Amino acid sequence: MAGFFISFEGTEGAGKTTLIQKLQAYLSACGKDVVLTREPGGSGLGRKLRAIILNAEEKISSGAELFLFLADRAEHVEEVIKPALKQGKIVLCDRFVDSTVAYQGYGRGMDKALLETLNGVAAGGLLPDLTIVLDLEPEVGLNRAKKRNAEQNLTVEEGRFEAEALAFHQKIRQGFLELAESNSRFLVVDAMQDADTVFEQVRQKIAGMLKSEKLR
Ligand code: Z5A
Repeated sequence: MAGFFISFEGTEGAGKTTLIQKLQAYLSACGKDVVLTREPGGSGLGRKLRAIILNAEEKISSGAELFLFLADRAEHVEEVIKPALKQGKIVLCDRFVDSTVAYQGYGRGMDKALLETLNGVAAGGLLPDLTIVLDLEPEVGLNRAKKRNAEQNLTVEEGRFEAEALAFHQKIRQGFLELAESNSRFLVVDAMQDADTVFEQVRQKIAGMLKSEKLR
């Protein structure tokens, strides 16, 4: 498949949105056709699912939560990601299959091998060409997200995961680091650094790929 697929992972408030916006500006300035998307909520159906999945008021079992994320992914891949890649675009996706292994596997304790299999079904076998993990102490990220919500007057209607104990978020961080250790498609970046430094490190990686024509 033509195009290039980059996913962004990390614990809450790690700076994914901030980084993705900077990368979009950079890649567009390089003349690339860029698509920004996210999970959950990257498709029409996904936006409805997102409202259900992340609403902390709605009680949902771990099993139901998992299948909602997978349904969101199946639709997102078919409707948005695969068509964009076929057109040769660069897809920047805020969270993808690794979030399922980290949150539902490491966080909720579900079987990781089974999750890999289900991810394969939902994503039709599609994996990112590059996955950036923004790594930081979960407490710092949660505080950043709280500060952002207060500054931008955002009402938190999507608090299912924010409501989890710090220990849960620490398991997620560990999960991403273990996934990254075992697979060369990952780049782990220290997200305690300022946003410009984080961007520059990722930009250099992508610029290298542009040069080597891994990224058309
Ligand atoms: N989930 C799951 O369980 N299973 C799955 O399969 C999938 C997802 C796909 C979706 O959350 C939730 O779904 C997620 C996992 C679960 N839950 N959690 N936690 P989401 O998409 O709504 O939210 P999020 O992914 O956690 O991200 P976020 O809160 O939107 O944060 P962010 O995008 O990573 O960070 P940001 O908005 O760019 O930055 C936060 C603030 O920090 C902001 O004010 C920035 O200006 C500031 N910032 C950014 N970078 C820096 C640096 N470097 N230094 C200082 N300040 C910074």
